[in-house]
Amino acid sequence: MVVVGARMPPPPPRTPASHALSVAVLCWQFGQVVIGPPGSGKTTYCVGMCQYLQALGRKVAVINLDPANDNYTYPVAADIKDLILLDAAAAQCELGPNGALVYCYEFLEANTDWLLEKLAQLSDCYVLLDMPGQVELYTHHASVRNILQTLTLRHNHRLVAVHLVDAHHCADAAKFISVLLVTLSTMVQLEMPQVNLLSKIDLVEAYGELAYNLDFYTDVTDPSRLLPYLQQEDSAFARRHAKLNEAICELIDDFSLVQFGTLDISSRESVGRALKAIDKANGYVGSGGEGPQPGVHSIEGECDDDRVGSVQERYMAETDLGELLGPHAPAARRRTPP
Ligand SMILES: Nc1nc2c(ncn2[C@@H]2O[C@H](COP(=O)(O)OP(=O)(O)OP(=O)(O)O)[C@@H](O)[C@H]2O)c(=O)[nH]1
Ligand SMILES: [Mg+2]
Repeated sequence: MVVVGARMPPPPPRTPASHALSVAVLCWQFGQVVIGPPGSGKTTYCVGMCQYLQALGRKVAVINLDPANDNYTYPVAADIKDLILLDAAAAQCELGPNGALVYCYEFLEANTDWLLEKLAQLSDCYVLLDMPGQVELYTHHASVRNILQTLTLRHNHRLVAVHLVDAHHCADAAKFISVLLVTLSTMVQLEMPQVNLLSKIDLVEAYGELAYNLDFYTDVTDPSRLLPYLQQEDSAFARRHAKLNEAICELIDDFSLVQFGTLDISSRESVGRALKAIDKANGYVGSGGEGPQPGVHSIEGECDDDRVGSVQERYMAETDLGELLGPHAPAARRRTPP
């Protein structure tokens, strides 16, 4: 039997980081990993979501994990640029911007302890991770997945991936099919809870009218209904890839994983709706966090039809909600395939 006595050597002194780490082990740290293609609104989302969470009374910290991010307006709690500089990586390794970013993430993976230490220092905060826009980091390359799995599986971080894609891609059938494929690849590759959001929903019809009602794009029940719109293009490219597009739509349908919420970062109601889905996905709901606060974070009793219908009504030019009422609805449909 080991008796703790005077002859026992004193325990090693605790550094603040290791102390914070042991505190973190006792309780979950919740947060969001904000991913998506370039320009999809990740940094703006971090600013807006940070303000919203603070209004709810949550202590929030935003961590910049995009080495190319120069003009963030949130107070940054930790910055990957303190670990590695994109320009230096590009110059020293003679890499282009994409290669240098991949190198930065391989470097971060090799130094995951740096990130763990920063998170440990913020153990009483809800964290938002502002990520880069290179989609190959989420669809193919292993570093982001390995880093996130270290945080979620080996440490007590309850993270959800928030995947933003520009809503205006809905107006182009080919682009929307590729958005579906990127989203599915990300979900399969990252293997963690993921909430997909059509960002900038206020601009959904800015580049053209949508072929179907909004619920078609959010619920993704039968993407093959987009195929007639591709054939309509009558280009050699569309003809050559007709079978490929058909196969991609079938694949998306078979997995039945991809769905989207909507986001207008300037709308408190829209951010609240997104947060509700995110809180469910990372288990914040039921973890003893704050209860619903009227007017701020309670969009209770709202069914999906109300959710999509009100967004469509607000942001799309004409409103025909016939499709929301089901296939037997008497209302004439404006949006029908060619
Ligand atoms: N209308 C509208 N514009 C938005 C919204 N969210 C972001 N934007 C704009 O979209 C542009 C790109 O936003 P960023 O936040 O820089 O996008 P990002 O994904 O961080 O970009 P990268 O880091 O370069 O990949 C900015 O001009 C934002 O003001 C939104 O909900 N509505
Ligand atoms: Mg950004």
